[in-house]
Amino acid sequence: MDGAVDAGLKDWLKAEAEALGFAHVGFAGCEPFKDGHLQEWLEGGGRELFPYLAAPELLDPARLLAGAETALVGFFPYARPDAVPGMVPGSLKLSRYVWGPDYHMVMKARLQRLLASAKSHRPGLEGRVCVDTAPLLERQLAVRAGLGWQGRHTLLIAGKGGSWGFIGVLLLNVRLPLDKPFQGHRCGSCRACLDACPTGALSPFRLDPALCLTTYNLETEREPPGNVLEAMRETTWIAGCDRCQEVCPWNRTPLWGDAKLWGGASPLHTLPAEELPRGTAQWKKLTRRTALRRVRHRHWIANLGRVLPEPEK
Ligand code: B12
Ligand code: SF4
Ligand code: SF4
Repeated sequence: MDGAVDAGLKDWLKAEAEALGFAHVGFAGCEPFKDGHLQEWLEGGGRELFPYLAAPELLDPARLLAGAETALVGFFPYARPDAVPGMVPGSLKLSRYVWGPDYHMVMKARLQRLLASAKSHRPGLEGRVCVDTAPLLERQLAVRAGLGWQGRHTLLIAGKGGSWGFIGVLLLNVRLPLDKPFQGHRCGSCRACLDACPTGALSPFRLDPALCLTTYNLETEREPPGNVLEAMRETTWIAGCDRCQEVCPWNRTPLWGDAKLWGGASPLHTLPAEELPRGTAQWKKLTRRTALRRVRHRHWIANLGRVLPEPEK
């Protein structure tokens, strides 16, 4: 594939990606990122907790696809009006992004379909789909593609589209016209997310992964430090945490995800904690094809023990 600029392919890809549910789509170059504060993040706990996110791989998107030139970056909204964690008195809080079908599956399938279709039009085109799990700085790539900025909570805010959206990336071995990177930020003097975080994991534009609730209730089975454990119990976040996004003014009028795609609330979101099913088979049934299936049953049970008050003796 030569590196010729191809506006026709770009416009076609953008229109197709939008038709597949991506509310914002931009195109970024795949040149390596500058180190910035990455080392600091790795040494501050990132390396130990997420060993697959190692430098220098993380800094170079082209390591994921030979000859990668352009990244299509899409923002896939997932908020929906009926998904309000803790909306039923006595229920536990599961973050919005685990309420529906597993976004990895949904977005990967759609981007794979787009890639297959693009390849059939352009012999020689190669690509790679990345959604969350690849060692890729997806939010930085989204900023480079002009989709928005990383807020003080570190998440991508897609302007008026807010931050309730996943990022999906399609790396391509062809040079397409690039979008203008987003410059600066639009957080102003706001500090709402920093003040609302129950564990103090946030400082401006920086997250301490060793303190974020999500690290312990979803990503790792390690025992949380005392203050995180206390915060889990007080806030009842049992899977993920949305607090820093709930208070963000950019999320006041969110982009709603496709209602048909997300289905209804499951008993995990609505039952009082004491009535939640405990058995492995029920857990598997309730989490089938959802992002929660990535959490082991024994981790879920451990989380329940952490969140529920000690029984009175
Ligand atoms: C590891 C990971 C986590 C970890 C660590 C998060 C983190 N901020 O690093 C944990 C488990 C805590 C986590 C939590 C969540 N995650 Co997560 N996570 C990832 C993952 C896999 C990698 C993130 C990463 O690259 N971290 C590495 C560090 C280096 O990135 P960084 O924070 O941008 O670091 C920069 C800044 O901190 C800054 N910096 C560092 N130090 C300093 C110091 C100063 C002074 C300054 C100015 C700056 C600065 O420089 C660093 C390098 O550029 C991505 C998917 C992907 N492959 O990108 C999803 C991803 C970021 N997660 C996502 C989501 C949805 C979440 C949660 C909302 C889930 C939930 N509801 O519970 C929470 C939100 C927590 C939060 N406020 O960020 C989405 C975010 C979508 C969006 N709109 O941005 C992603 C993109 C997945 C996806 N494909 O959609 N996540
Ligand atoms: S997800 Fe929760 S614990 Fe993690 S930084 Fe945001 S508010 Fe803090
Ligand atoms: S809550 Fe305020 S500081 Fe935090 S990301 Fe949103 S606008 Fe920025």
